[in-house]
Amino acid sequence: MSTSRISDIRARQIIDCRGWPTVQADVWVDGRLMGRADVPAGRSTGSHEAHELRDGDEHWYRGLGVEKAVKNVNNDIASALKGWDVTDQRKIDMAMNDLDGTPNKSRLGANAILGVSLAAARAAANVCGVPLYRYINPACRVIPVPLMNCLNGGKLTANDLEIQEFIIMPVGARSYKEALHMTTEINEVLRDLVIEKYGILATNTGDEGGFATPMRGIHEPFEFMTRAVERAGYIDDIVYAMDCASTHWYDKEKKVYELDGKPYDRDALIGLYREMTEKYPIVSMEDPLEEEDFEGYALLTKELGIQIVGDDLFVTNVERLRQGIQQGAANALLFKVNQIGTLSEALDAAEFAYRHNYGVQVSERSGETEDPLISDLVVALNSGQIKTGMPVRGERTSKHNRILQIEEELGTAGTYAGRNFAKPA
Ligand code: 2PG
Ligand code: MG
Repeated sequence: MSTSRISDIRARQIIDCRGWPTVQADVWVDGRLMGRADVPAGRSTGSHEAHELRDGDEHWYRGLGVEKAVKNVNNDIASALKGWDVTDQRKIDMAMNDLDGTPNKSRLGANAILGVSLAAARAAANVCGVPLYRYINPACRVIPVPLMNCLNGGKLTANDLEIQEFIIMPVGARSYKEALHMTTEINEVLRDLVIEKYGILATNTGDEGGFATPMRGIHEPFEFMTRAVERAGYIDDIVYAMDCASTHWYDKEKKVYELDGKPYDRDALIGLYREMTEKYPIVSMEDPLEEEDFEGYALLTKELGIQIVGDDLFVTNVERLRQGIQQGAANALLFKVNQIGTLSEALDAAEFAYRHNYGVQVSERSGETEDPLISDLVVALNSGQIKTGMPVRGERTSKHNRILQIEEELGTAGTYAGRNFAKPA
């Protein structure tokens, strides 16, 4: 007779898209069904994220190895969870947290814990004989709008752009299939424009597949994107977004933002953003201010009247989000499972956001593998929006291709979020 008891848990060190080690975990049920998941990793990380355990041995992947985290899965976590019901996700996640015993998962490693948490969810979906998105939420029906960061800067490149991601959003498409076609065409035109001005070398890409050009400041990327969108014939279908990742170009000592060689205090920066939203159809801004400035976020959210997404600000953490909601800081949560380290806690953060009328944007990390797990999550959450990079590298195409499959599986039961991306449900 088949059961849903965990019979074994195994992890190994694998490689992500940067060539950095990460954890892959397998959760076995009944010795025959298995769920497997890979753990993503950030480069422009928030300082309040859960702890990613790295070996620190400079002779093994320059200190970035994850053999300790792998050992923690194979020993501590595996012995604690064998025999447990795999469908009891929350119990499993909380047991791992208890076993870890630290507030930020620094003993076992958030990468160890998350690998098992996600693999358990996949195993449970397999036990139930349904796809992961449906296992998490049988009432899922929203196909997300992709946020395509076609020009990369910040920590994702070696160029001079402070702002990390300049993004096009195909809200006028009628399906994900059409959205992907539109953005791919625009990207081809953008490539031509970049070559015309900067030569072929400028079409090298950053960590998330967007061009890493020698552009500067904040205006030039928007000028290029607008020309590309116009020339491709989609001006009525595209709106823009940014991930400013501003914590990473904020000078804490001087208390100024350094953008294109000029210092901006908070008010001046908000003024610049306002000018940009008046000039371009920008509908969403992530991390426009540094990660501790809740008060500034509240001012800016009121002032701009568009979607303001907290990434480094909230780190998918209910407590940080609670503070934001109390102060009116931002109005959407960036959802990254590895920032908090278990599926249950990440889903709690999304739930908490929804309950307080905040949106949820599901996001990749800049370090990904070919595992498309977030594509199932974005549909399960009915979130309406996913940021997962340009479809020009395997670790990004896997996510887009998975959403195409899900769109086909849902058929007429699914709806592309389109212009309702911020509050589709
Ligand atoms: C971000 C991301 C993903 P990283 O800042 O939103 O786009 O980058 O994973 O390096 O934090
Ligand atoms: Mg970000």
